[in-house]
Formats: sequence, C-alpha cells, structure tokens
Amino acid sequence: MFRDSRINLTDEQVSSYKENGFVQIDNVLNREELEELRTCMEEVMNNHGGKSIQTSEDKAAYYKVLNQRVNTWRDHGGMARFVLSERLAGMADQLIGNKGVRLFHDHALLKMPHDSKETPWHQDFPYWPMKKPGALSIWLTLDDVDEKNGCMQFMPKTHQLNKLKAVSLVGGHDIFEEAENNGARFDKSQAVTVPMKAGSCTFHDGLTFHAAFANQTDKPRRVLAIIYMPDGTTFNGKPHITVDDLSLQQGKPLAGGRFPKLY
Ligand SMILES: O=C(O)CCC(=O)C(=O)O
Repeated sequence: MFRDSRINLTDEQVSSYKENGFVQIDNVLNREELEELRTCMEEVMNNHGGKSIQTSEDKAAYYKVLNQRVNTWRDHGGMARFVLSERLAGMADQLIGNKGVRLFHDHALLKMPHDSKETPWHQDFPYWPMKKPGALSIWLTLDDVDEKNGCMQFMPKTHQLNKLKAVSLVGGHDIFEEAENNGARFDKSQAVTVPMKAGSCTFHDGLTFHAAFANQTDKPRRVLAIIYMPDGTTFNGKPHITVDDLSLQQGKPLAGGRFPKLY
C-alpha cells in the first residue's frame, strides 16, 4: 500500500523549473506503488457515474486526443491517496517557493491506441478560472513514454509569456502564431522532448507551452496529472467543470473542501 513520504528536490531541479517553466523528476513512485496506482486508475476509469467527470466517447475527435476522467479522487479512495499525497504536493510546493499549495483538480489522462491524435501545443492557464498565474501541473506517467506513445514536449521559457487564448485540443489554433503576432519570437528547434520511465514525472507551469505525441502503439498511455495552485489563488468568475456546481464568488480564494490545502 502507498505510504506517503517527502521528496526533497535539489536546488538544480528548482532553479531549472524557475528558468525553463518545467522540470523532469525521475523515480517518484516505486514498482509496487505504480502497480497500485495502475489498479486504482483502471477501477476508476471503469466506474460509471460518481462525482468524477469522464470525457464522453461520443465526442470522437476529443477522445482521439485524450480519454480523461477529472477529479478521480472524489470517487476512489485509492486514487485519493496519490492525488492528496504530501510526496507529490510537497514537490509542487518546493517548486513554487514554499507558499503552500491547494489541489485544483486531478485527471487521469489516457491516450488510447488506434487512430490516436497528438495533443496540440497549448498553455493550461487559459482554461483555469484563476485570476493570476502560478498554478502548475504534475504529469506522472504510469507507462514508459517516448515519441511513439505520447510523451510530452515543452518549449522552454514560454512561462514568461502572458496568458494567450485557450487552444481547442482538437486543433485549429496555432499558439506559436498567436504569440508571434503578439511580438514573441521562437526557435522551434529548442522544443524539449521528454521520454520517461514509468513512475517518473514532469512539472510544468500553467503558462508553459507544451504538447504530446500521438500514441502509435497498441496499448493505452496512462498518466495521472494533478493541478496544484498556490494557497490564496482567487476565482476569476469564469465557468469550469470543477467549479460550476459550487456557489463561488468572483475574487474569493479557491479554498474549502473541494480545493484542500495539501502542503
Ligand atoms: O497527456 C497529454 O497528452 C497532454 C497533457 C497536458 O496537456 C497537461 O497535462 O497539461
């Protein structure tokens, strides 16, 4: 059974995150913990109903990019052990300068085999109902990942840019073009591809441009992503599936039981 513990990041890892807007951390879960998380994820993905929200297979174009279930922790105690864990949240806290972190939400992110599509370049922050940037994601892989089955790519230093438009994940919007129209300049050869072993993770800032390759293999690519926000992050009043059933007031902190303080 997963026993929580703290991971101390090195100064190099923290400064690399600050400089580039993302960082890779290896060996965050051991083999037994990974097996446990795989079992929990399979159970929660096969659970119908409940409080988590699954991408509908009817939305075929979206499903080819990602089969995702949001807020698995609300339905499955085993998923909650990982999503609420000090081990993962504590790393997020170190990366943002020990300000204290709250959970925004988690999602199981599966890239299904057969006719899979790449995840287009985007920023996450434009989707989130937060007044100010600062929130970040862990992308924890349950499978070995590379360019063949949907590993991530990051464009270093793009977290220094402003919030751009929310990109449709089924395509049609070029975030680089939008940023260039706003005066930014890129050398796309600087994009960093991040193959990783199962049990390793990346963290990325909500403003960092990132993308993922299509899954050309015959097995799903399984990832647990968790979004953490600095304690005190406030609500901007915009709709989002994780807040739409709550009576939140614009300008008030995203806090309380749905957004627990984890560290
Ligand atoms: O897993 C993917 O394909 C994309 C993940 C992503 O964009 C994210 O975690 O922000």
